[in-house]
Amino acid sequence: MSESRPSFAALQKARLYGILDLGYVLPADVQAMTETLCLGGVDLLQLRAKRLTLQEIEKLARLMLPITRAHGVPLIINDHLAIAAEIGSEGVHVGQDDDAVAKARAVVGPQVFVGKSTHSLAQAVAAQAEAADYIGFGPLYATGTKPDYVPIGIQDIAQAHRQVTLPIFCIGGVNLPRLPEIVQAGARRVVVVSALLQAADVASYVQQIKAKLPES
Ligand code: TZP
Ligand code: MG
Repeated sequence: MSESRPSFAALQKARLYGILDLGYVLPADVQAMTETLCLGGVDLLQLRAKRLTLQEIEKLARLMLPITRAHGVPLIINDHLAIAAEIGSEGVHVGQDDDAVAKARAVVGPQVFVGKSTHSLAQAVAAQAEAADYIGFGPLYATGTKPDYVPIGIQDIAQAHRQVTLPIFCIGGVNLPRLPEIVQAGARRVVVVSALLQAADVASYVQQIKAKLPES
């Protein structure tokens, strides 16, 4: 059923998930960065803003949405179900300490996909049982974007793909030099944050990552 909805179909095909994290991008640069990431070819884009007010986040999300829509890129709101529902984003993302998937779905409705962060094989399996639409799996490596989390390494990626049929986006310290070993470990899809946002040429970095990921 879900595959008949355009944004769910885009999720199934997605290989590179970008996060526009306001820890790396000034609010004034959000539109330009959204355009650049989309032109480069991200398949999904999340808005993540840990230190902004709800009003500021909603304002930025509303600025991003016409750009992502013009490129056919689903926009995912991190943490804030009410903002996702209010602006009509294609997706929402919750962490282990956020609202449950069922609560998220109840707020955003059946047209919106719900992703969940997982930090172990057990959490990945549990997220599938909880009926998430996709999972993030990591952090694979230590990362300044999520400094309090212990990296889980790459050794469980293959097993996660055997046990979980949902789209699995490997996350945390993913960058171009590490991509071969991450793909070799079984990853098919990745999330990249700081390496993308801090690249000298963001669009080119997007293209280079996509070129190194397996075809969907
Ligand atoms: N969840 C697990 S690791 C992470 C999140 C949001 C941050 C990934 O950022 P980066 O900069 O690509 O390591
Ligand atoms: Mg969260």
